Amino acid sequence: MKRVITYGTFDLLHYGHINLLKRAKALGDYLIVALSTDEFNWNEKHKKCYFPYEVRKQLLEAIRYVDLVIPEESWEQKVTDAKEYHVDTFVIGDDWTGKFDFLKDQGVEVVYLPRTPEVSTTQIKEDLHQ
Ligand code: C2G
Repeated sequence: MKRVITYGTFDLLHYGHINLLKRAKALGDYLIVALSTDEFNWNEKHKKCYFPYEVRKQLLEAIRYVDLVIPEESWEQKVTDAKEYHVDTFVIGDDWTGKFDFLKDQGVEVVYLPRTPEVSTTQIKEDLHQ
């Protein structure tokens, strides 16, 4: 059982997120998504979510590629999550390339996947605002 983990906000869920989750799941047998809490988003990423955590969690749990959703409350938890959930592979979009290589030190494979270029939550919000 190869266990994969990824992290993110996943607000205004779109096909770029789905593409990422699909490819992440294809790297193993079990996919854990650590979903940024509203507090983490605001305090650490200065992002105000349209949907609150519980709604974003429900949406992710409805995706066939996702096996478990846990809260992301800090940048540092990746180290303990990897141990606690016996993670083999960490996956995230290539906008984060290099940022989480430290996980290799604890035997976790680190994979940065190409983002889906033309879609983003920010762009959706801007387009809707016009
Ligand atoms: N993503 C993608 N293509 C897009 C948009 C997003 O592949 N067009 C990927 C991102 O690279 C990320 C995941 O989808 O791997 C979730 O994206 P966000 O919700 O924007 O996550 P982010 O704010 O980057 O949070 O500790 C890590 C952070 O929590 C990552």
